Amino acid sequence: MDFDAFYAQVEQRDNPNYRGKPVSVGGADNGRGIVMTASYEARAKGVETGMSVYEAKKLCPELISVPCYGPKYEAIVLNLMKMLKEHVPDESIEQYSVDECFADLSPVAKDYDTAIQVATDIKNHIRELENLTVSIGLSYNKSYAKLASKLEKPNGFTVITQENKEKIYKLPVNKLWGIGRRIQRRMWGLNINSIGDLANANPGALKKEFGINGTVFYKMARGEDTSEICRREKPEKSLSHNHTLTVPVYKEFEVLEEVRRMGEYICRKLRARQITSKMVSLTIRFEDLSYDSVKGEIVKHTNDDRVIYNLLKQLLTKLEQPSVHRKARMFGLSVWELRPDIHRENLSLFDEDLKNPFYALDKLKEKYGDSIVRIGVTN
Ligand code: DCP
Ligand code: MG
Ligand code: MG
Repeated sequence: MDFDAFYAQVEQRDNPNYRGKPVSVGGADNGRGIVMTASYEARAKGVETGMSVYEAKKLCPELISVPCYGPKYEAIVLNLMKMLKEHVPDESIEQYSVDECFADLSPVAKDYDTAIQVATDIKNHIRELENLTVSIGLSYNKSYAKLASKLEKPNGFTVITQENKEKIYKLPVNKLWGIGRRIQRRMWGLNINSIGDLANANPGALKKEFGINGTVFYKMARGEDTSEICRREKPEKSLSHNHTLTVPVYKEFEVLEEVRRMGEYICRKLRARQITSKMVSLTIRFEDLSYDSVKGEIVKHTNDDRVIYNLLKQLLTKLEQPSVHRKARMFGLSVWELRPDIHRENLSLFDEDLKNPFYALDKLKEKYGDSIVRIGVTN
């Protein structure tokens, strides 16, 4: 499963003026920066990931270029992963990239009809929950499923069974997972153009040309990929989050705002895992790529936005300060010494701390977006 034009789709969802229009995410509207992704309307005009916004605007003058805000997209994926667990067991889910995941449906579906129903439910659920579209590829092995997810984008749903795999066979060989430009060229040398050519090639010749990978490519092409869902084995020892700014900052209030946002985001990540942390490190990277880093200890384990923000404010004063000549380009935040959040549910009667209902607030954010509610702080 893969989101369609992920960042761009989110921005179109959140700003009705962008809907149905060519939108790109990444860089600023002044033409600087790189297109990280583009809406399908912009793609129709030739705008592609990786080109400069300047180049993109030449192809499509009416392009709306919006900056990227990572935490927003990450929060959506976090929600999605949680929601998926309502449909498939936890251990059957693999997040593969920012906007892609695999789910092994075999524990909940014994035949294609049931699998199609489950996948359709998931697709509809994402629509209800986030008002976003994904494209789904459903198949009997991972590499075919991944490929299938791209075939009918956007809002696609493609099923590849043992019976209709000629849909896959007619695709160019570089569509296969792990086959890039260079390998594709060497495949051409062997007269292999399509995935079908590869599936019907001589396995000995492939092994001679590519070594053990030759056998892997051959099996993948034939739908004989037997790899399973990869699970994160160990519980995490730390969590971190970096944010690179489209527009570097140096004014104190801007820096505080950025740091506060990062703190809120990491706290939300902690709460999503129902854990707390005791150690924090803050990194600042400047426009000249130099950086400075500082760590600090929290009095007691927490995932409270305000406690982390207060510590971050102190830590900031220990760092090299940005200035108009040397602006801050990126902030990084890590937390470690993690442990379960035992006080999550029971608000102790004799606890002196004021407890904010963070878990309830997170639910609001999940439903209405990050900016629906924020805890007030004094700077
Ligand atoms: N991304 C990025 N830099 C890249 C490629 C992608 O920052 N070089 C980001 C922006 C994308 C997101 O990752 O929105 C997901 O990447 P995809 O390759 O899945 O592309 P999209 O979801 O944008 O489009 P598609 O509909 O083709 O999946
Ligand atoms: Mg995508
Ligand atoms: Mg993707």
